Amino acid sequence: MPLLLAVLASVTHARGYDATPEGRALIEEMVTKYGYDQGKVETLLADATRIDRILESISRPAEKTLTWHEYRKIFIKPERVERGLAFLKEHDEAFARAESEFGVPATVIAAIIGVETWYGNYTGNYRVIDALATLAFDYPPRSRFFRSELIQYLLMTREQGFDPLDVKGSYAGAMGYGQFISSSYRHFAIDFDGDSIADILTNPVDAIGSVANYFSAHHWREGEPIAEPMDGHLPQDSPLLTRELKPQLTVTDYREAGLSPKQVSGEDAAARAILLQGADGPELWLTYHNFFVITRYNHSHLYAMAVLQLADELNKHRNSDR
Ligand SMILES: [Ca+2]
Repeated sequence: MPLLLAVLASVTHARGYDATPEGRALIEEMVTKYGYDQGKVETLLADATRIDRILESISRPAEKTLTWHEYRKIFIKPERVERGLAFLKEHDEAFARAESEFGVPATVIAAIIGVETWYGNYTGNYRVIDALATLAFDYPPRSRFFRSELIQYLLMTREQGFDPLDVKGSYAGAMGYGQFISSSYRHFAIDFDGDSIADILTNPVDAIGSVANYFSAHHWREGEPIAEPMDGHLPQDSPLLTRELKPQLTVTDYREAGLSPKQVSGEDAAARAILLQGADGPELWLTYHNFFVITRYNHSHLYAMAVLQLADELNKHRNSDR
């Protein structure tokens, strides 16, 4: 072979993740630990492509912290409510079944899918194999996590019979209507329409069941309140404004401080007060166990509040339609 061609061939070869030491180690693990065919994993990793845009997205400095007022404007929009009502109607049977099997309100499930992907309209355009390989092998700060997700992804696609080179998702490898990462997919995605495939990528019925199952597995309590606005006032530095997402205090603690929660009856119910910067100034809310459960989906109280308020809007309009 002429020298130039030989050099080109070796460069091309060296670019595949199948040829890197980290890639070789992963191939070996898939073969010895999970019984994968070596040639098959090699082909997959050879095809996986490093995407520089993904590295830019993940290492971009955290966006400026949004106030509740700014955050709310993004998610609580008439179009998102309207589309959500249509989504609820279209999949009425699946929502009713999810509510009765898992005890999670249809409007909360719909709000999650609405906030995550506009009801399945924007589920991500990166090949998941590219996203996870790029982050596992070329992003040292989180390589352990993404390497593990890459393994979970290969296992998940084998279990569900998906082509690992086909599935698309976010730059961080989140997939489908509810944006599950691979490990969540394996743990919480379910088949909800009876065809034996848990397909939250293209099947809204499976997605609805899977989001409900996720909440149920994270101890959603049926019929309990999520959060309610409070009339009173707490100073910014009040010890009653606890930092952890998980409630550290009880309703009694807040009553003693002069707040009057109406949605809870049990005095020892766990609660956490939060102060939000609303359009018309500070808003004080008392949040409960189920609000914390929503933060298990995305570790942010603004996220949970957006889901709650979108669900409330859906409830309001849904009831007026009936
Ligand atoms: Ca299915």
